[in-house]
Amino acid sequence: MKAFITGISGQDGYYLSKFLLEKGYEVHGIIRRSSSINTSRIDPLIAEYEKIEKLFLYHSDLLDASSLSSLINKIEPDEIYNLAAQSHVKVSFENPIYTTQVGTLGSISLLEAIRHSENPSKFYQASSSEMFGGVDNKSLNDESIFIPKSPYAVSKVFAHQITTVYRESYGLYGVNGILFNHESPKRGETFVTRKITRAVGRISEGIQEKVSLGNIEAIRDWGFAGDYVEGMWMMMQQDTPDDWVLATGEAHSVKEFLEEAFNQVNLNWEDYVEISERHFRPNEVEHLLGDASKAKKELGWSPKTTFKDLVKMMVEEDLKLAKQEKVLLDNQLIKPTWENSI
Ligand code: NAP
Ligand code: G4F
Repeated sequence: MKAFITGISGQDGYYLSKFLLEKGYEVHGIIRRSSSINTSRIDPLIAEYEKIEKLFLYHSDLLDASSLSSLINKIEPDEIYNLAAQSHVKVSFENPIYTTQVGTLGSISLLEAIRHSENPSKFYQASSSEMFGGVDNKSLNDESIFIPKSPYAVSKVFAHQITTVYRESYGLYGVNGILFNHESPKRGETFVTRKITRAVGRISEGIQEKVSLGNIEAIRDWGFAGDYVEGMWMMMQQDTPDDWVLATGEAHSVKEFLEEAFNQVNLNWEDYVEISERHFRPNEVEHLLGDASKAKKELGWSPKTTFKDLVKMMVEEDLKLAKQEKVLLDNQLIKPTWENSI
């Protein structure tokens, strides 16, 4: 089996490619050309699988439809996972046009390439719980209405709907995985959970004093990314394509995440957190809680990692990183740039 993954260098790209490679898939992924190397998450996979011709990387971009189409024609993948996005909600208010271009053109370019191909690949679209807008504390499923509250969420609604339109109009195998927040030690460091666990590690090592946050009353349904990529794959193995929600069904506030993370190192979060206006968004998604009962019933998927285990896993990894950073700092090999983290 051959898979083609956009966003392979991101958090989910790492876990999904690892999962598929371990299943024996040949994995093809696109990375963006960058002035500095941007494959740090997947470097261990590159080391293990590139030389045995199981993992193949190409320079491309979701905005380059021609490059995507020629890669798909050349590779003829069985499954395409569209994970790439400008995925930071607050940044989408700062770069709304770029976020929209990537979110919308990427999905339709891939769908068009599939539609014109002689052997149409199955298509997975990374849809998001952000599309729901989180206006009340109801549990959300694939029939809940979308009330997007950011340029990011609007672009995700487009990609979601166009996948449905291609499925219904052309009979393509296109699925939307509506995933609630999922985190890991590979999570980008500007998302709130990782920002907190990175800070916990550094504060515990005495190399950071405070962490600056925004709306800590916000509530999310946080799961582990490693569990969620298995659900993505399961969606692609069904007889009939559809949309499924992946979530834990448990909601926690950012405050609760702080409490759990600082408890791991026996510190009181209130001594280390400062609230800054610059981390608030022009429009906030206050409450997200997912109902994954359809995925449980039809895919046999359920999350394996609890909230407590997720926080523990992330703090443990970030304690190790902070210890390494302390050695580098003590030897004046790096400077502490993290206090100004966005
Ligand atoms: P992530 O860590 O931010 O990774 C995003 C990936 O997209 C990176 O590989 C990035 O490349 C790539 N990318 C960005 N712009 C691109 C472009 N123009 N062309 C090609 N590649 C581009 O995100 P994630 O957490 O893994 O999430 C994966 C997908 O699921 C995203 O679409 C996200 O919106 C969606 N999603 C995530 C969650 C969540 O909680 N994690 C929940 C629901 C939906 P660089 O490494 O070069 O930046
Ligand atoms: O960690 P966040 O930035 O994630 P957010 O906005 O929920 O988006 C993530 O999950 C979505 C799924 O629902 C994905 F589609 C999306 O790609 C991304 O992966 O923020 C979580 C909450 C927000 O309410 C935010 O306002 O934490 C609040 N928050 C408080 N202080 C902060 C901060 N968020 C960030 N990033 N940084 C802060 O300092």
